[in-house]
This record gives sequence, C-alpha cells and structure tokens, in this order.
Amino acid sequence: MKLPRCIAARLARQHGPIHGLTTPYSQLAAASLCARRRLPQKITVAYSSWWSGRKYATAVSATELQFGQPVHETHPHILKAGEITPGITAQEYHDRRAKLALSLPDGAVAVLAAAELKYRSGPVFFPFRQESNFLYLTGFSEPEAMVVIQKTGPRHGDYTFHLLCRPKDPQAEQWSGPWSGLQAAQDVFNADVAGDISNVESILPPLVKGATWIYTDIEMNKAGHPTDFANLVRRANSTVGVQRLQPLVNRLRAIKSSAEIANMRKAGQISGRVISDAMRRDWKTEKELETFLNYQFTVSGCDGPAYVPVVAGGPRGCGIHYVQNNAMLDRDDMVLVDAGGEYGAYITDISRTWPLSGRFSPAQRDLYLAVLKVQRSVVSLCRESSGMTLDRLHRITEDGLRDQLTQLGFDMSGNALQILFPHHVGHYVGLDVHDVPGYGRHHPLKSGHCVTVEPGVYVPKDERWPKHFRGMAVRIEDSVCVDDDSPFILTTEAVKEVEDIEALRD
Ligand SMILES: [Mn+2]
Repeated sequence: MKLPRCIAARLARQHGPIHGLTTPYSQLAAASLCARRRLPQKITVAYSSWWSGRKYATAVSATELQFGQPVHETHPHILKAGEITPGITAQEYHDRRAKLALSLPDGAVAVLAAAELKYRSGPVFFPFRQESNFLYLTGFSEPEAMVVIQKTGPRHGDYTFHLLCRPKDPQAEQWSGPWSGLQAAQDVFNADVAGDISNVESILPPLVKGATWIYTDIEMNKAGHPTDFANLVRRANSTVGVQRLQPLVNRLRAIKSSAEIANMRKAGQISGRVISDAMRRDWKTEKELETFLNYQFTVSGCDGPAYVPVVAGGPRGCGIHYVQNNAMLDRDDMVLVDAGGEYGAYITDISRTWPLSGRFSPAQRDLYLAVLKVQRSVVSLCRESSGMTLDRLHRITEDGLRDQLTQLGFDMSGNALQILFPHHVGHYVGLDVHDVPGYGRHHPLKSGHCVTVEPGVYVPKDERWPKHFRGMAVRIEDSVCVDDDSPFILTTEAVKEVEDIEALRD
C-alpha cells in the first residue's frame, strides 16, 4: 500500500521552497503536513513477509520508521527540518541536479553508481562512504544504488530523477541494519521514480534507449573487455556516445554554496580548537596524540576524522604522509600534525607543527618562522581580486621559501627546493580531501573555491644542509575559502603564531 503522498513536496520541487513547510520533501514531513491538515499521523508501510511472500501492511508513527541514514524526524539532533544531510537541504540537492541537467546536451542522461562497501579483511568491512558525486547529487548514503538523471527540457528543473536502491527487507535489515527503501527514495530523497536495484537490467535499458548521450564514470571497459554495465548500455542503444561525467560535476562542486562553506567552517572551527587544545598538553607518544585528536574531533561535533592523520615527532615529519603514528615523542623535537575533522561529509585539512616542550629552540623558531611568513603571504592572496591560480600560488611559495631558506644559510642551488619542499602548496577541499579530482590547478581562483595553503620544509639528515636544521620538518596548513577581496580562513582557531603557541603553556 502506498503512503499518502502530499503534493506539497512536488509543489515545492516545481515552484521552490514553501515557507513554513518542514522537511518539504520528506515523507515524514509530508505526513506531519498532512497532520496539520488533519489527516492521519500514522503512516502505512507495506512490507513483504519473508516467510510467505504475503504482503501485509502495518501502521507506524513517523519516528518509529527506520532509514539507512539520519533523517530529521528520527535524528533531530543531527538534521534540521528540510535537510537531507547536515546543512544541505532537499532544495539544494534539487538545485544541484537541475544545474547538472542544464549542463547536459538535449536528450542526454547521467548515470551514477553508488560506492561499494569495502572490505578490510574477510568479512570485516570499513564504514560505508558514498561516492562523492553520487552524494553531491542525492544525499543518499547507501551502497547498491544507481542514479539516472534524464534531461527532459531546456529549463532549470527540466529533469527526471531515477533512484534505484534496495527495497525494504526486514529480514535482511535485521542483520545489516536498516536501509531506506523505495518509498523513502521518493519521499525523503525526492526521486521522481524509484526502482529496485536488483531489476537494473530491466530498468536501465529503456532509460538509455532514446538517449542522445550518456554521461557516466561507471567503467565501460575492464582489461579490454566491456563491463556488464557497458553490455547493458550497448544492448539498449548501440549508437549512443559515452562521455565522462566527472568534469561536469566538478564544475558544480568546485564553487561551494554558502551551506557547503558553513559546513567546512564548522569542521574547521571544531578541528582548529581541538588542535590548539592538543598544543596545550604534554604528549609522550604519537599514538596518544593521534587518539586524542580523533576522539576530540568526534565528541566536539564533527562526524569523525576526515582522514588518517599524520602525527610525526621530529625527523619522522620528513615523511610527507607518515601515518604509522606509533613512535615515542621527544620533548626536544617538534611534532608535525596533519589532521582534521569532517562535518556533514565536508572535510577540513589542517597542519600544524609545534615544539613538544612548549618552547621553540632558536633553530626551530627560525625554520618555523620562515615557513609561517610564506604561508601567511600566500593565504592573503586567496581572493578573487588577486587573479591567482593554485599553480601560481605554488610558484610564489617556491620563490618565498627559496628566499627565506637562503637567509637561514641553506645552499639553494640545483635541486635544493625540490628536496626541501617536494609537494604542491595546495589543493581544493570539499567533500573530498583532494576535492574535484581532475579539475586542475590552472583555474583562476573565484569566490567559493575552497583550497588549502600548506607550504612545508623537510630537511634531510644530510651534510648538504645547515647542521642545526637537519632532521627538522615544518608544515603549516590552513583550509581557506576564496572570497572576492579577502580570504575566509576556515581553520583560524588552530593557532600558528610563535607567541600564541608558546602562550598556550604559560
Ligand atoms: Mn592538505
């Protein structure tokens, strides 16, 4: 039996948000809207009975329904009314799909596959993480799902959204936890058409049949042989051209909305405070510090750590992505920490380096200040009015570091800079730590681009370099949102001035 569907959700979809409507697209809000209109507050959900194949219907209240991810009605501490994922409303998800459809040629379809559950060893799996473009366009966080967005006309909003996913299955859900099901695909996630993913072989061909182009990143070939997906597409439409979808989604994802920036600011603020708090304390081992960071990110309001942190004492910081984090810490060393939290699937990327004793030695201070000066000046260029690209910022960073290190007595001839500063100064950040893969660092920075600025100096234990700096590593990294005329630093709570770091122990 079908849920009583309020047309309000459809109206909101067609005419924009309806003021005063809570969670305009969710079946539950639709139900509560119905309630305000004195319609029954109970929702009738049909389950197939696994043992007999009989259908039976049961009435459950909105908050008793279970979904594969938080929704406002079941998790009001995580989601506000109207939001599908933290900070991102159903309306924003619709706008993203509408913009994508607008960028497709007439008659084209976009096809996306959900991420697969990844296994660590044997039956032990990693926490599920949705494929970023799939997440960006739907907010739907389950494996075994597919999205087809059909362009249906020339205007914003002219598209049909098909979401194929797992139908409700109480027996299977008892083992693996609840998932959302086909009704929620329509009523929570606002799909125009929901389908059972196990019927993909019959559902997909008619959608592809009349398409002028297919935009997808699903593999068409594996070791020279067509994949199952390719065979399905070819059987349905042997002449259709296939294009990569990623570049089109990248163009949308590269410029962040105010809601996305707010999420990244929240992740940056929480994570920055945690890192400053870590600087206040004594640490004996890298493991203790790593555990503190991951725990504090999570209990302070982030979803959890955004990536495996680098916690590197002394010379181990010379390994750019040292993540073993299992050595003892020496009070005479600095520690290099590259760690950040994630909020609503948006990440923040922060690196800080500080003396474990709380006081910089003269050599530590010199090297630290050299990197800090360059970092500050490059951050100040993260504004649209500077006309910069990430690649140009990198060259400016190289020039700045060469200059600073020469002043400190380094011989900067030959390949010195490539050894001392072997990585790029920055990358885009967003849903991914290295966001919008393939987007390129040659794009002029525009308001809404979010990037990192992370110069570093890593001095090998080698006679080529001044003795008192050997084995030292410094990286200072902020996540920054480009604005018209000034950078918006997302991670400003992580202190970085020498005086501020030292004052934390006073
Ligand atoms: Mn980074």
